[in-house]
Amino acid sequence: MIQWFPGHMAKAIRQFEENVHLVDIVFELVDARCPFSSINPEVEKVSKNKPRLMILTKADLANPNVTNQWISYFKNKGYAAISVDSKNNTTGKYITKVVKDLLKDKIAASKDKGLDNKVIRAICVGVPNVGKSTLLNQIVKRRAAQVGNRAGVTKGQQWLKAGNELELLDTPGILWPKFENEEVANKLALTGAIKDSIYASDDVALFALNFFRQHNRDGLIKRYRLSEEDMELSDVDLLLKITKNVGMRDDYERASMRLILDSRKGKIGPFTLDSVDELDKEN
Ligand SMILES: Nc1nc2c(ncn2[C@@H]2O[C@H](COP(=O)(O)OP(=O)(O)OP(=O)(O)O)[C@@H](O)[C@H]2O)c(=O)[nH]1
Ligand SMILES: [Mg+2]
Repeated sequence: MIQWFPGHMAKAIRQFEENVHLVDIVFELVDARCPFSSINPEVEKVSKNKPRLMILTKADLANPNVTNQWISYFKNKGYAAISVDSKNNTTGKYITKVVKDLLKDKIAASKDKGLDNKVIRAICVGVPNVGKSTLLNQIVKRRAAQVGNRAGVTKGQQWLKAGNELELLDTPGILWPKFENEEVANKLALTGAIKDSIYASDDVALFALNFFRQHNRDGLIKRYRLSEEDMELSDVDLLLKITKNVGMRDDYERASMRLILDSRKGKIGPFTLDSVDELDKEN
């Protein structure tokens, strides 16, 4: 079982609470591969009545049809919601435009008061590794914030400036307290929101295999040179087969990590772990 909520996560929520009144808008980042599982319910509570923009990141790694379904889902709930690929250099400009549009009344009101250049302030929050710093770097058009492909890169809050019109507050990733749902934990681990050292890679790999054989069957077969017969094996036996096929003999833990990293790099194909239909069925 994954150990949740180290002390610095509590501190991050507290810091968010302390700073939210300084900003005009909250960027709430969720991972497009698991938009529902990566929502932090604390953010809504703490943001109170600040405008919020839900941003589904890493859309390039997610199933585009399901991403569209999630965007519709969030819009129906009254959120402003968009999806982005922060590797794309046009993303910064796009976000700036969306934000100005969302805040147009506020900007017009400050113009009426004779303030020609209202500085828009935003705070960016989300689970670790969701792409907060990468997105903000795109908006400010330089590598102002450190980024890295592991959970927990940003350690403290940092203001970034984009010209004289935007000020952006980057924050450390937040995982929320009392999260006991094993499936959610597996999804967050597979997509990289949880430090790799604190979960069992074979558990997460088995979860991934079970998902991919249903949803990315061809990608799985191709990546690991599997046969139709192999696809009849149990998840555990399939993992052992993959371990052999990638030349790792019986080191299935190392093979598990390979499978996890391959899926994060998109080598098995785009995928989305959370389904809108399933959520609708539950409610
Ligand atoms: N493919 C893809 N990769 C992305 C995208 N956005 C971010 N990344 C990658 O995801 C990894 C994490 O990005 P960061 O910006 O450091 O994430 P963060 O949310 O700031 O993470 P913490 O500071 O650890 O909470 C990096 O390797 C980025 O290159 C995206 O839209 N698409
Ligand atoms: Mg960061």
